[in-house]
Amino acid sequence: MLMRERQTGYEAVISELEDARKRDYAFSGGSILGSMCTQPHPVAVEAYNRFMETNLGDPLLFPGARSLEEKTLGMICGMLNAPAGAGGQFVSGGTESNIMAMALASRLTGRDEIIIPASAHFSFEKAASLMRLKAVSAPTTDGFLADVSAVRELANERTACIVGVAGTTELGMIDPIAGLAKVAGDNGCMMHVDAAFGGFVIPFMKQMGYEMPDFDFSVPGVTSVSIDPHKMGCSTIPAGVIAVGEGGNLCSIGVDTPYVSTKTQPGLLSTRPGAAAAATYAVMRHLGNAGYRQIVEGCLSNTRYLCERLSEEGFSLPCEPQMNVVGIRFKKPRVVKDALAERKFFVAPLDRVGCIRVVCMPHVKREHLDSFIPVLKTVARGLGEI
Ligand code: 0PR
Repeated sequence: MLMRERQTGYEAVISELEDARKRDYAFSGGSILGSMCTQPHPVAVEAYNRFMETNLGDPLLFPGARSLEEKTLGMICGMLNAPAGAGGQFVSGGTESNIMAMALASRLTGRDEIIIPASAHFSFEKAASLMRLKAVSAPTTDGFLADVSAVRELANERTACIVGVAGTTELGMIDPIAGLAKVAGDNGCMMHVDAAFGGFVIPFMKQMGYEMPDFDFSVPGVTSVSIDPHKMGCSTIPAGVIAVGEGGNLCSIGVDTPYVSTKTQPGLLSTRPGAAAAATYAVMRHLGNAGYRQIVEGCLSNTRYLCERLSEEGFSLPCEPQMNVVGIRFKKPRVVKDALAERKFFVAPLDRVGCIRVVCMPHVKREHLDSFIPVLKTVARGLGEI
C-alpha cells in the first residue's frame, strides 16, 4: 500500500491496529507450544513503556537508561560466574550476540574458521556468511551433544572459535562445554557458549539442586557467552546480552563514533533500545533468584508431566529432556507441524533430528498440554505416525 496524502484519524488508526492484532496469537491462549519466547512479565512491560524513547547509543542524553544497562549486565555477569573485569552489552537477541562473538573471535585471533556443532542455531551461519568466515560443522553424538573428539579432529591453527550450546534450539541439550573449552585452549582459540536459551534456566536449576554441567565462565577457557532475557528471562522483545570474559574486550571490535557521546561502539547497532535494558532490569530485580527458580520449576514440572503423558499415549521421545524442551519423534515433522497448525496448535518442526518440539515456556499451562495431547494423537493416527 502507498502512504496516503491526507491524515487518518487517531481512532481509525487504532482500530486498524486492533484488527491486525486480533489476527496474532497470544501466548496466554494456549496455542503457542513451540516458541522460545513468552509473555513478558508485567513489570518488564511497564519498564519498556517508560523507557520507550531512550537510546543506549547516546548515554549523554540517557544516563539513566545506561545505568540500568550497566546494573543489569552486572547481574547477568554474576549469574554467569564471570570474572572481575568481564563486561558485555545489550543486543537484540541471540543472533546478534552470536555474530558479535564470532566477530570478536576472528578479530582477536586473526583466524577465519569457526567450528559449530550441527545442533547450533543458524545464526552462526549468518555470522559466517556476513564476515566470510568458514563455518566448519561438527557432528553431534547419539545423545544430541557436540562430539568433542570430532571437534578435536577439526580444530587447527586456522580455528578462531569453537562454539558450544547450553540449551540447543532443537532439544534443549547442554553440550560438553568443559571438553570443548579444553580443545579451544589447546588450539589457542576462543570458546563461545550460546546460552541464549539455557542461560536463564541452568543457573536456577543448579540452585534447586538439579545435577547440571557447568556451562559458563566457571569453565576454564570460556571466553564469551550469549544469553537472552527475551527467552526464559521473561523480558520484552528484543533483549539479548553478549557477555565477554576477562581479556576479551568488546572494544576490539569497536569503531570510532565521532557524532555521538560515546568514543567507540562495538555492536552492530548504533541506536539501541534503552527500553530493553530497563525491562530486563525490572524483571530481574522484581523476581530475584527466588522468582526465577519458581518459574523454572513450574516449567520443569510441566515438562515432566508432558513426557509422562506422551509415553502413556505411545509417543516416542528422542531423549530425556535436560531442560524444558521436549522433542517428539515423527517421520514427517513438517507434515505433523502443518496438521497441528490447522488445529491451532503451533510447534516447531525439527527436520535434522526427526521430531517436533514443544517448549514448556512459562506461558504454557497444564491445561494447554491436556488439550494438545488428544489433538496430537488424532493427527498422528491420521498420518499413520502411531
Ligand atoms: N541461539 C539459540 C540457542 C537459539 O535457540 C536461538 C533462537 C538463537 C540463538 C537466536 O536468537 P534470536 O532469535 O533471539 O536472535 N531460537 C528460537 C528458535 O529458532 C527462536 C524462536 C523464538 C523461534 C520464538 C520461534 C519463536 O516463536 O526456535
